[in-house]
Amino acid sequence: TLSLDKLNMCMDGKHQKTEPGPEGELYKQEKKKNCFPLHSVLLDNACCTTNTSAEAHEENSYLYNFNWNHCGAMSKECKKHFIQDTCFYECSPHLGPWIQPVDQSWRKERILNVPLCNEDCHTWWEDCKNDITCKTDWHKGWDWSSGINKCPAGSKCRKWTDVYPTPKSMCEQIWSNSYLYTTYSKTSGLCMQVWFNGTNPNKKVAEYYLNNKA
Ligand code: FOL
Repeated sequence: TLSLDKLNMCMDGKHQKTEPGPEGELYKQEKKKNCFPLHSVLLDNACCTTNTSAEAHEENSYLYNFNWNHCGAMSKECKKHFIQDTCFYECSPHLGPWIQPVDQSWRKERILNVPLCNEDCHTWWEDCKNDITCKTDWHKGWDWSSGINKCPAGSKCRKWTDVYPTPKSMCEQIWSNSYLYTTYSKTSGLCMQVWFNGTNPNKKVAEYYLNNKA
């Protein structure tokens, strides 16, 4: 019960709620600011507040003051995956099996090696592969002197495909191994889905990994 319930808990991050719960107000927002579809069970049981859900769609949002456009404007095809990743990271109540303590100023817990469905990783990389970035690990090493992240001195803006030659390299490295690349498809029940319609498919996946822990 409470936070001991690994199937239904929130990480002790920067913005997550203490416990998952309903965010009925999410229903009332304009469609484009919704993190998840109207009938998603996530709205009944989310780790994000309504404000966080809306903020996930903003440029340089107060969540992390993170600037997606650090090497010029990020394409909107690419950006939508980062928005959805933010929604997944902030809102998912079924990340328990992958929550780990971490010694960082801005959060006490992180997710590590969440098995990501193959399609979600591949479409993310495909939609970003013509974009540009200067860093492999987006968690560390930025120049924050202006308040938003800029490319650090000595780094260069390079083609996405030079920084991340493969979908796997991007999905695993961009958030310092939050995700584990898998070859599992969304129908397998063996991987977590960042993109989904209708009922949240991830609870069963979390259940599976909890019961089959190495
Ligand atoms: N999405 C997923 N899937 N996993 C995550 O862990 C995740 N994390 C963020 C957003 N989406 C995520 C948060 N992003 C800094 C940079 C990025 C960030 C949060 C904070 C930051 O302040 N970096 C400093 C180092 C801070 C420190 O480690 O003490 C830097 O040096 O750039």
